[in-house]
Amino acid sequence: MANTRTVILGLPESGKTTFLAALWHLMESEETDIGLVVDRVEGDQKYLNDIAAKWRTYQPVGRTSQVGDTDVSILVRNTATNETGELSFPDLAGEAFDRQIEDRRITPSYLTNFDGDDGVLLFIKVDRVDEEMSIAEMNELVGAPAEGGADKDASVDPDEVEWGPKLILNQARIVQILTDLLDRPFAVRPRRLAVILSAWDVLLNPPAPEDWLASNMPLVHQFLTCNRSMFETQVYGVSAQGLDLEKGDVSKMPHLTASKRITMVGNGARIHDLTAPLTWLMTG
Ligand SMILES: Nc1nc2c(ncn2[C@@H]2O[C@H](COP(=O)(O)OP(=O)(O)OP(=O)(O)O)[C@@H](O)[C@H]2O)c(=O)[nH]1
Ligand SMILES: [Mg+2]
Repeated sequence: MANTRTVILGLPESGKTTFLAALWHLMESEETDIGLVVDRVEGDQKYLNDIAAKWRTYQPVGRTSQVGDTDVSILVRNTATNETGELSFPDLAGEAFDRQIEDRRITPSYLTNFDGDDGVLLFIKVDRVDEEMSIAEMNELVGAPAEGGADKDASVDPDEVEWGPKLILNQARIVQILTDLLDRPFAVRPRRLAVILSAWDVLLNPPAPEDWLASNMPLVHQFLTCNRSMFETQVYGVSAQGLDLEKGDVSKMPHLTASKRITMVGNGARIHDLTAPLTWLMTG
């Protein structure tokens, strides 16, 4: 496993930084059995320590756009095989992905991340599902056009918002980000893709993660099914935080060891082991 560069993708506020904070706590505290542990620490770990300290005390980690993007690098050891490797990834502000979609612009360093990457972690927050209407539902709402042509009486709503790229739905954004990887200037080759369905704790009756994706993000699911040869995909349901900090009541959280707040579901992962998708990407 040597050096493993993982690229983290995810729209704004999709749970990227919270995942890293919880991951760093898990790795450093050694409170529970996980697949990867810290072997050696190199470079400035202040960023990781800061976000993990917030995570432990139920404070939001803050928007990455406020503090700036950070390159994170952790030297790890696989507890099953004893192999060592360097796990490195950039924690980018979600706005970078908005620019990719809305302005079709990326930074040179974003592009370089995909030259030597060993896999992609894609974050999707389960409480941010597009509220889309089918054509039938839309017709019911606005009145279907009259047979044989446009309805002459239909008046245009003066407050109607003109369409712009800002209105692109989340599903379409995610599919565009993945589609971009299948063409130049990106290095085009098959990749492993771990889909992290974050804030899994907000679901009352969570289904299997892949089923959630198929029902709630059918476009993304269909895209991944059709592009199996380019994206070898695993879907995980993850609660890095354990609860919603705005609506949840921290005082009602059972007094668990911090690591036990974490839940990881799917592909045979151990229940608190956030490293499961990373181990899978690293051994690809
Ligand atoms: N309920 C719940 N909320 C979560 C979880 N993880 C993150 N959140 C919330 O989701 C929001 C965004 O989390 P971040 O980790 O900052 O997301 P991000 O993708 O780094 O966001 P940007 O840096 O702005 O791109 C915050 O309000 C978090 O509190 C989780 O496991 N459960
Ligand atoms: Mg962030």
